[in-house]
Amino acid sequence: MSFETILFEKKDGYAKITLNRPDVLNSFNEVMHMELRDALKSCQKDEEVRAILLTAAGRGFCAGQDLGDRAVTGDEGPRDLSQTIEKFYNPLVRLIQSIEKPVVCAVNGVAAGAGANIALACDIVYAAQSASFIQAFCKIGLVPDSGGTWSLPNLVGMARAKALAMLGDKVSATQAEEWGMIWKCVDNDALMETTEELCAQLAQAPTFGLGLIKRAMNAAPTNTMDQQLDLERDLQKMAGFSDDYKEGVNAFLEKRKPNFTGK
Ligand code: T3D
Repeated sequence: MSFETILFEKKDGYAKITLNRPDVLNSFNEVMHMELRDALKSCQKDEEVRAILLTAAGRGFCAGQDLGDRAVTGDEGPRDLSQTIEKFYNPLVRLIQSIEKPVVCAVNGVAAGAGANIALACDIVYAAQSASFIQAFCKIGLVPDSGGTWSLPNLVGMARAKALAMLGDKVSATQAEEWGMIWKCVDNDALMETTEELCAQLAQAPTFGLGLIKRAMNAAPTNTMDQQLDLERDLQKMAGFSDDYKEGVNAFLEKRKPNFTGK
């Protein structure tokens, strides 16, 4: 697949998607939205892809919406921003959440506005030491989108979520790790190697089971304990019928390394 605004490669059982508009800190224009969506959908369908790595080129991860496309001149009426949310940002976050394969995010630099919340929508988030997260929306009179008002309180608690959203303060990668906003902060030089090794490792894992784990975790914040117990029962039934469960148990009993096929 060849694209104008992203790079896409498949290797060692996973796909790597690199946002590639570094001059504008990889902020989103419509082409990048469409290309990222197409790349993610192809990963969703492709059985050879058992994990996805999302990262970006240059010194930033993503600065959210390309504000160059949002200049408000005297002649034009105000733009209805709900249209781009409905057409691009919401489907993107829903797609990341609905792909039943691990989506790893390697945040290589500043992640601002929708860029921050798209990173937080991924399953396992690593950030380089020099990266940061900024809920930049309030600085231009907007509301956090791309799931930020849902994921932030869930990740860091309401007190921090409200202050971050209303003040737009920069959160360093170290702080993000301490607060549980992300999984790990690593040295800048180690980010790509660490996340690529992780994705190669995930590509050997029981993908079907990992997809069910993702489904259960994503359902948890809006379920009661009772509903979650029922969901776990139903998902365990599905997992128990998988080839990988059979292989996992046999490998354990035979004291050998399992060979998971992802099915
Ligand atoms: O509109 C809708 O459809 C609704 C959806 C909205 C979703 C959103 O994401 S709204 C929030 C939009 N994003 C922002 O408000 C963030 C804007 N950017 C910044 O605040 C800063 O750039 C950063 C804090 C992210 C980084 O600061 P810094 O000092 O490291 O870099 P910089 O110098 O500001 O930016 C470097 C270049 O990238 C610069 O271009 P230049 O001067 O070198 O030619 C800058 O203009 C460009 N850039 C950065 N962010 C954006 C951008 N260009 C267009 N759009 C951007 N969002």
